[in-house]
Amino acid sequence: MMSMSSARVFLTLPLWEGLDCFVMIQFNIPSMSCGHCVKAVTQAVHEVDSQAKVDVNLDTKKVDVESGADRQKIVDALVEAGYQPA
Ligand SMILES: [Cu+2]
Repeated sequence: MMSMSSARVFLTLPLWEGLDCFVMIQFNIPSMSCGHCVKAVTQAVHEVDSQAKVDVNLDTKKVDVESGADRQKIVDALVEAGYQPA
């Protein structure tokens, strides 16, 4: 609890506005095949981090996520949505 509230204060400090603390996280999700999958995957990531940038490439089955969220949390959300990263 304590670490969560201090993290929030940290992130809302004006000093940090404009600083890019997001990281690129790449996933390979072979089970994606159509626009519905793209939507479902994007939505799953956004449930973890509504600010995340999600870029899905159906040809390569790769998902690029730009987010400050924990990678494992995104993996969990993807698995829950039915998209197991390889
Ligand atoms: Cu699909």
